Order: sequence, then C-alpha cells, then structure tokens
Amino acid sequence: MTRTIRTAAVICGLCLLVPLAGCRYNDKFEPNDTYETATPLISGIEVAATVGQDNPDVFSIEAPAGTTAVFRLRPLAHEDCPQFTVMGPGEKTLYQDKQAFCGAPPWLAQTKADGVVVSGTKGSVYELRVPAAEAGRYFLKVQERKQADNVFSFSLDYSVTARIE
Ligand SMILES: [Ca+2]
Repeated sequence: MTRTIRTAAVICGLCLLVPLAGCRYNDKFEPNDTYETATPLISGIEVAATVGQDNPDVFSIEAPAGTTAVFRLRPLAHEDCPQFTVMGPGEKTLYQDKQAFCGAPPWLAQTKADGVVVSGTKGSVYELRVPAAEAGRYFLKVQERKQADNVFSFSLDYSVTARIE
C-alpha cells in the first residue's frame, strides 16, 4: 500500500469514527473551490451546499450594470462560522472579511467597496448586498472559519441564493 493510499484510508477511517472529522463537504457542486470553477446561480433559486475549512465554495451570478447583487446564506447544520469574499468583474475584490477565526459579527472588513452592505448574525441569515457598478459576473466565496482549538476540519451545511435587484 502506498503512503497516499494509507493516508486516505486513515482519513476515511477517521471520518467514520468521528463525525466532526471534516469529510462532510463533498456536495454536488464540487469542485467549486476557485473562481474559475464557480457554481453559477440562477437569480432567486436557492441551492443547498456544504463548506469545509479546507474546501471553500465559490458561486457566481451575472449582474447588469446599475443593479445590486444580493447574496443570502442560511446556515442549516454544523459549525456556523462562514467567512465571505465577494469579487466583481475584472477580479476586483469588493468585500473581504478580516476575521479568519470564528466569532460573532459585527463584521470587520479587510476590503469593502463603496455601497457594499453585509449583515446577519450567527444562527440567522447572512446577507451581502453588492452594487454592480459594471455588468458582469459577481462571485461569492464562502470559507469556513477556524476555531482556536479545532483538531478536525469543521464544516457548515447551508443554503445560498443570489438575486439581482
Ligand atoms: Ca468547495
């Protein structure tokens, strides 16, 4: 048995033994960890997904100029600690959370473009309102935050919608 196979076997074994072992995020949208492999959303259609600490999820929606792209994320199960990044056309970062560790909002933004509004608290719906200054594809990247003492990779089951207003 090669070292890789042995490692995979150990991880799978841990997954069976320890539900928190971070093997819960192989949802139907994988691979969608990068902007290049983002899952396109249809305005107003809710989809369910799972994000893990080592497995971000990226979604996109097409927005005409002068509209607002509204992303909503509803936590469904497990560790409710999402971290958000929004990117617009031309790979322009429009919003980026500063906190990498799990903690209650208020949101601390590392980057926040004019007009971007982020709201929501743990256990409720998170909403990111992003003015679409130019037409094109807008991306939401969801990452599971770390916790100071977590040994295994945490994950979050959630649903997400994007809407153009
Ligand atoms: Ca993913």
